[in-house]
Amino acid sequence: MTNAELDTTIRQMLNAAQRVLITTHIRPDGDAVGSLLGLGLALQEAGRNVQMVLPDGFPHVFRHLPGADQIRHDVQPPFDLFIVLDTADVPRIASGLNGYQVDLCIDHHVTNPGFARVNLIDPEAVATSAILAEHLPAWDLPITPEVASALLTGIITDTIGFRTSNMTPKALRLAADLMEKGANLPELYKRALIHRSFEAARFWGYGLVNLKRQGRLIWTTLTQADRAAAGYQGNDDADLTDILSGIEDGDIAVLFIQHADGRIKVSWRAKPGWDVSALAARFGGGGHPAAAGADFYGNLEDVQEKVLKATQELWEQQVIKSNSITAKG
Ligand SMILES: [Mn+2]
Repeated sequence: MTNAELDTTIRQMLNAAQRVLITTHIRPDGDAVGSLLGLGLALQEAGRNVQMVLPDGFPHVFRHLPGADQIRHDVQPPFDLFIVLDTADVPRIASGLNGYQVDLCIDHHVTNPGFARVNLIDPEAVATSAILAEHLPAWDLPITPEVASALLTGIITDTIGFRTSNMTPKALRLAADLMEKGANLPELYKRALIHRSFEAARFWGYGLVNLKRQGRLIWTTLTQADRAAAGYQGNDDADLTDILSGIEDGDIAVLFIQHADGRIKVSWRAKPGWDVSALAARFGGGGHPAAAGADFYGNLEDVQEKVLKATQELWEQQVIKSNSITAKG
């Protein structure tokens, strides 16, 4: 099917449906909720009955987005079209929703197998929100200021503020179009990427004061005691990995996070030229060359020793490889 034929098919599907159910992946990020609200509000504007469902709940940091108060935890049948956004595979659909046949999948993950009846998958797109910004006009759906705000939030977050290596002129043009349609870039950018709660900033503090260096490896730990002392309620790292990956004295950064259930989540971040994805996979995790993670159980010190040793070995193997490519004699 050509792109134009796919657009026609999707327009007809959306036109024929009256009651639309939309969801996105578990533990939704900014692109997930931006896509969900962007498409959901555009369909509502066009007169459809839309259910936007996130069994996991809606991330607090995006509560300022228009339509956030409409997100529900449960499906209320009936519906005649089921759309899944920004979701690479079926296991990433929440368990309350994974029994339904998916009619339409819109996504930008290169690994997406195309699990829906109709699939629009564009791995070149920086965000699923960018795919929607490009295609909504072809589906006769309006980009109101509210829709534009949701979609621009998705582009801002998946590109960490227009700075990931997959950024394109096309993505910047789509972002500019969304500004023209009423999205407030500086405000949305601050809300998505800059604003922190006091508790999150204190939690960072514990991670930063414990920062350690071992050759070109940078690492630190956030314990349950740190979380309690900071008063941080989230069960994530409050984006501390973004800070670690920016430290220029390290090629690979490792963050150890202790959770209440005894799990130790290890996150790796690597500079260009290093690939931590296979290392994470060896420990039962996964990810991308520049960003990967895995879960461990056991004593924190033992996990740290094992992970740092393996990471140091990986660094040595890859530095030899990269020297052989870049050596100037
Ligand atoms: Mn995405």
